[in-house]
Amino acid sequence: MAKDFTTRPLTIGITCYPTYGGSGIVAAELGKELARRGHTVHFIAASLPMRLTELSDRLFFHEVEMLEYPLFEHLPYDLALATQQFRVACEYGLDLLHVHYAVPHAISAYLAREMLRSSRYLPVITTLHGTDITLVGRDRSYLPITRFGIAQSDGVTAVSQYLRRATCEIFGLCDIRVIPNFINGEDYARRPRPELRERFAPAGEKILAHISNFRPIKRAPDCVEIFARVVERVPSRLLMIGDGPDRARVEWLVERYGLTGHVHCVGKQPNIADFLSIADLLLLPSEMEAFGLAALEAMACEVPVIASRTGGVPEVVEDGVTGVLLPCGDIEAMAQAATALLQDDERRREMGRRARERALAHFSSERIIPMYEAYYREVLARASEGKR
Ligand code: GMT
Repeated sequence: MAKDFTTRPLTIGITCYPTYGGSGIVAAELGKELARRGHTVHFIAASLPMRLTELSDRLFFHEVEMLEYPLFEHLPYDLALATQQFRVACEYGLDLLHVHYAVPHAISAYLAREMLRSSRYLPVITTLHGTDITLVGRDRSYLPITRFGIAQSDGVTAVSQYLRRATCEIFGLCDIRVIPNFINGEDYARRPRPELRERFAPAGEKILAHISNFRPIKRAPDCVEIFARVVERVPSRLLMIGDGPDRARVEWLVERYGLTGHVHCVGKQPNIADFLSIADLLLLPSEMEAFGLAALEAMACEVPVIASRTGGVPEVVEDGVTGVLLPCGDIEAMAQAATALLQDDERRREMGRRARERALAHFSSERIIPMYEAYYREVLARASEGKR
């Protein structure tokens, strides 16, 4: 490894889950931002990450190919990934591997590093996103291997102070750099498209939005419960953006409450900013959020957030200033807060303005990406001195 890594552009391998999920979105956006800043990024993943719409001479994608064989009841993704990480590192001279979501990515990266070790040392950085620690990682069957993967990483980052504390408590591993999630203020800005608004809501009606992967932890059905109370007092519509296991329950509740036509389940959408730009409020009633990327995206588009006071959400949404935080599951209180905000245009718009201000001041890509660059160079310097 050349030692001029303190200033020269880096060649970085990024691994993430490519599917609909916060960690894959953050990884893809990070790769794009790094490429814009002159680094070369090689994505190594099972398929093209959802937000990685364009590749370039600084942005590459390498698919993890898995051999199907009757003996393999479950395809060994982690081993195929380690092999591909090793191959890409050799062929393209990666300076480091940055993996998102500890399980099993940190373990695969560890294997790739060990496979390469006889020729050179390839530092591994793991970014913790949330359920890799709070759900998957703390499960007894995964705890020892998750702990091992994190401990073996040359650098570890977490997306919030909350997640750093949780990792420290659960795993006893506390040497973790907090680098919050970020937003590109150009891509995420309020640019309302009247024709899109008209598709979902008649003139004069308000729009509430929810974005998630509809996993039980997101409590998407709570949004319908909340909306059923709001719509009694405020003419409005609910946009449910995303897809996942709880979608059927959401649709069943919509029917049960007689809200068909008032609630639109629009599925996965590539242009989230378009939908946020026509929304008046975002509902995020999750049981747990290590960060709450959807809240940040909404804030950047001047949409106040009504969310559960959980995990890292209070680090993103300032209660009473950029949104309202309430106990998880308190549907009545969330409905009341939403109704009050929808009935007070001036207060809601002011909250929206403050939300964008906060998103840009604390979480803009201009502020956060240099933190990753500095951390990469710090880890590379440590590794070159033989200190892990
Ligand atoms: O739960 C999800 O939506 C997916 C999950 C992931 O890792 O793919 O999201 C986690 O990472 C996001 C990006 O850092 C955070 O914004 C989410 O808060 C976090 N989800 C949870 O902690 C439940």
